[in-house]
Amino acid sequence: MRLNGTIIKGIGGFYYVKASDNVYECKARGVFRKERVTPTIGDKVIIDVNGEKGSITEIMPRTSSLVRPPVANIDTIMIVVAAAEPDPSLELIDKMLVNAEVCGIKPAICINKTDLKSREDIVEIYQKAGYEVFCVSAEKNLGTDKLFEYLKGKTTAFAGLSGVGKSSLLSLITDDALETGEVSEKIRRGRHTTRHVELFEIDGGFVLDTPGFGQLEVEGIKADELQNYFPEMADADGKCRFRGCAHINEPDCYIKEKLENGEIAPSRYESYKAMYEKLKTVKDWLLK
Ligand SMILES: Nc1nc2c(ncn2[C@@H]2O[C@H](COP(=O)(O)OP(=O)(O)O)[C@@H](O)[C@H]2O)c(=O)[nH]1
Ligand SMILES: [Mg+2]
Ligand SMILES: [Zn+2]
Repeated sequence: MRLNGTIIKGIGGFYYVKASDNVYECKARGVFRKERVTPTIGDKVIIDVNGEKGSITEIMPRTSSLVRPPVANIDTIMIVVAAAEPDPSLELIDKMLVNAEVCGIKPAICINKTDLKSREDIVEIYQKAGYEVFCVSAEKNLGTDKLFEYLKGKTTAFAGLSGVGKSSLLSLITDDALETGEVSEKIRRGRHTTRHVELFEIDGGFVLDTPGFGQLEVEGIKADELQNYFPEMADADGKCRFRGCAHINEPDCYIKEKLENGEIAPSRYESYKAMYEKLKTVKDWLLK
């Protein structure tokens, strides 16, 4: 029997493929090695099924590929921060946003622990930049309806510093999706603490924990390309006096005007400048 499915985890040479209402333990046919495609978590595949076991016969083209960790077809990277404990760093949020944009995956922001503190300041900065922002409390189960609604039908990776509440949120989200109770309490409690990457099914989509994603320095792009990854700078084309304006020291700069009018948040602009300078240094060093 042939089925369409999604690879949700891989352990010891086996791929676990969710198809219709079952999970099948699958092997991959040797052909993928020849074609230099490795089945990856998140891959949409066709499997040949025999009882509970199967083999992967085809891998569908990927819409996105994350490298660290390797996961295919992620639609959204949900950048999770805490309203407090730990205090959020705008610089880190901006770095993670750019890293997601560079991967070609749409980012969104989730501010957790809003029971401790309201963060309208952060909401304003990022909504103005064009991002979706969710304010929730995993502990008090506040604001989660809107978040759950957004996750429907998508594959969403939850990223962010340790302690911000990713595991708490994922437990809430997946327990909610599994209300029918086919999974025992014991399994449930353990499953968001494991170290391997695994997709968890929710309403028509999947969620996963990618704790370390996006926290490293932005790399692999030229300094002059950086502005393409700041949505609020996307409309600058042809509006500055100089072609190829970096929006830093040039006169008659449209982005500087937006900054002065309050259309771009100062913290966003500062992050842009800091990343730009860093990217410039890397390039100079490589050229020597
Ligand atoms: N006050 C408050 N604490 C929370 C909330 N969500 C999680 N925590 C606590 O924050 C700590 C870290 O949570 P955890 O889910 O393990 O974070 P992770 O490291 O990002 O996976 C735990 O002690 C949680 O109980 C919340 O909404 N409000
Ligand atoms: Mg965790
Ligand atoms: Zn400019």
